[in-house]
Amino acid sequence: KAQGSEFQYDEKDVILYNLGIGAKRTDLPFVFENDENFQVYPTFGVIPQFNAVPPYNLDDIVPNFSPMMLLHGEQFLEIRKYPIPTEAKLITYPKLIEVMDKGAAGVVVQGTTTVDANTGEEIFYNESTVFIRGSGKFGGNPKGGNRGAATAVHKPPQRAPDAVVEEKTTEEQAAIYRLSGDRNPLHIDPEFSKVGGFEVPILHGLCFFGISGKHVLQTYGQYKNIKVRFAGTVLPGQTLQTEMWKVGNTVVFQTKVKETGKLCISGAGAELLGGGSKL
Ligand code: HDC
Repeated sequence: KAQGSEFQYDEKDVILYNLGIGAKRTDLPFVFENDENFQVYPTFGVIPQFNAVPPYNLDDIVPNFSPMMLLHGEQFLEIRKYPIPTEAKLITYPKLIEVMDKGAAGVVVQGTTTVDANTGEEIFYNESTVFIRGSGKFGGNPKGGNRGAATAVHKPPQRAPDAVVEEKTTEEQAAIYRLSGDRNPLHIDPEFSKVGGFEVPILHGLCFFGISGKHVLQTYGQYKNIKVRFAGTVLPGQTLQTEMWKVGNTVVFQTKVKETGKLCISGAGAELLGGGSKL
């Protein structure tokens, strides 16, 4: 079993994360530690995994590995316990789930379980898929397994969305978001991003995942899990439009970049908590 990595956080980390996914100064429960409803957005559950040290190197798993060619492909997050603490000491255990050979790319899925360091209770479970351009053709299986909600692809209904939330990101969005744990230079260093094929450093997938997840929360309330595919890149400053459909107990959604009309999140879904209560 892989060794666990500690992640300790407090109200300052909570506020920084909330600001990183666009909380406004007027969103007091998200930016003011003395608010009686002080809380962290549930997508914070993806953050502790950044401290985890996987028991493998991507270099050893796919050929021709380059960190500049790595993109976040998909994300599944399950919140195993509500309410999410606003300060805690957690331990995250990483494991390799699967590797796919897409020809032009290698795809690697990592799973992480995050538990409370004191009680051992499970708080978050994540599956993170990375898409590594130029690292395929190693004779691997092109298709992944079926792990239920973690691998589900949600198809939006034909009808117009039941709700749409629009939000402009700021030019500084990635510069702030990175302080929550993902220091990948792709999001801040123009020379690094240029080698990766981008003129301007691109926004973290998990930042626009967080923003879309916030739109789902605002509209339909808390969810027990959320799954997205990163279908296209977002530049800091662009405007996101999250289109949502309520299908049974699931919010099916997709997110578009308004300026280009292209999808940045596709096939996404969030399974609402029983009762679907609003905040
Ligand atoms: O979809 C394209 C794209 O550009 N997506 C956006 C990527 C992005 O912006 N991600 C976020 C920013 S990068 C980031 O945040 C990095 C972060 O700092 C580090 C990661 C942290 C992980 C956390 C760990 C702790 C692209 C380029 C991904 C794919 O487009 P194409 O090359 O055109 O692929 P396509 O021809 O459509 O499909 C080929 C096969 O690949 C599958 N696929 C497509 N998109 C995928 C994907 N698989 C996983 N994730 C995706 N996003 C397709 O299904 C297809 O396979 P098959 O033929 O078997 O169906």
